[in-house]
Amino acid sequence: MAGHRIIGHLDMDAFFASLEEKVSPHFKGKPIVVGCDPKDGKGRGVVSTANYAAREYGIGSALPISKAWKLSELAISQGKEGVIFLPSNFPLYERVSKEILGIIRKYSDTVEQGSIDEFYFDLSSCDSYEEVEAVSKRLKKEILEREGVTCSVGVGPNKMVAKIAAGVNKPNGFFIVEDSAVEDFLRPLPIRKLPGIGAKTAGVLQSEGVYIIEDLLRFSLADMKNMFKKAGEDIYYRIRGIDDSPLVTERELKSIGEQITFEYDTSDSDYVISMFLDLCGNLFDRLAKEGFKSFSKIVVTVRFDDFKTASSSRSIDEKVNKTKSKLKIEALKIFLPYLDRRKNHSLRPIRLIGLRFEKLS
Ligand code: TTP
Ligand code: MG
Repeated sequence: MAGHRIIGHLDMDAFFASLEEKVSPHFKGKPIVVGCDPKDGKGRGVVSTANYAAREYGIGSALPISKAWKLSELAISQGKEGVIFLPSNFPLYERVSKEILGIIRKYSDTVEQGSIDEFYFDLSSCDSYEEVEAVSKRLKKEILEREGVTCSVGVGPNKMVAKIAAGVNKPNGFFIVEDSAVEDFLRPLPIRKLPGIGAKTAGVLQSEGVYIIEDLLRFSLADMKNMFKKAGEDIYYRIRGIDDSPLVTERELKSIGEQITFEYDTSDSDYVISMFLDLCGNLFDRLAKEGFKSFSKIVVTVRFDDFKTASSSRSIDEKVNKTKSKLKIEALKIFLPYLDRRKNHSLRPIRLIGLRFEKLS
């Protein structure tokens, strides 16, 4: 199959929740949600992920945790099992993620980590789709045996098709889209399935009567450019299965961040500043624990009571991040304008603060 690229995409099933289920076997088969503390329905913040049993109740990533709590109470009132709510345990997820990367590297010499639970890998050296299938199934089996959790694998001629294919038979799925089948595979998909079409683009398109990729095929390259500029051009090629983007190897987790949603939206500067400094201290400690020596960018995020979200970043000197106190001062300089009119014109109360260190080394 010389000349053709064959790309695999592997995505772990209900990743955080599956790992929690695996480390606590007595949770097996029960609905599990990983995320913020629901506090008997008064909790703020969101669901990170739900296992497939909890998804039956309508719970999924990014749902407010208070809604997840209500759905669990509803299930209990119907005689079903209540949801087990768990906090996240990132060191565990990151360790397993690294181990999975190591396993995939035994099956492919070119692997790109896309996120904590998804990976692209090159299978172009396989002689046939039968071989691609055999390799993928051995890989899935080894991950299950060594890590005790399942994943889904998709295969296609490029990254985009492989990623969509991985979602086709989730969980524990496997799906190949052969070169000749790409257009038929893409045509009936809802436009939102296409990476690069977010809520906003989809809204514009739907108002034009475009719901599936087939509807989009009638627009010329010029139409697409007119509507969405460069992004439109990308979409034009992608829906025709054309995506040459290469695998970016050795990309590791190059940033760490945390955020806090307050119990109540607040304008109490003393409180907000002390929480911000805690966040900063925690992150500094995590940096050392995860073996990073320095970083060169700080990003601060603030969400106000009306959910409007702003962020600012600053590049910082290598020397600054050697001590916690110097670092806190730098981070505060970025943060303080959100507490007065410089970056908070109508002095809105604050709902959430977040801090991220980027460009770790
Ligand atoms: P996903 O792969 O999107 O979700 P998943 O692995 O839980 O479930 P699926 O079987 O559908 O792949 O994300 C991987 C992990 O990233 C997920 O387990 C938790 C985390 N995550 C969040 O914390 N918040 C989010 O909004 C999403 C989408 C994921
Ligand atoms: Mg996943």
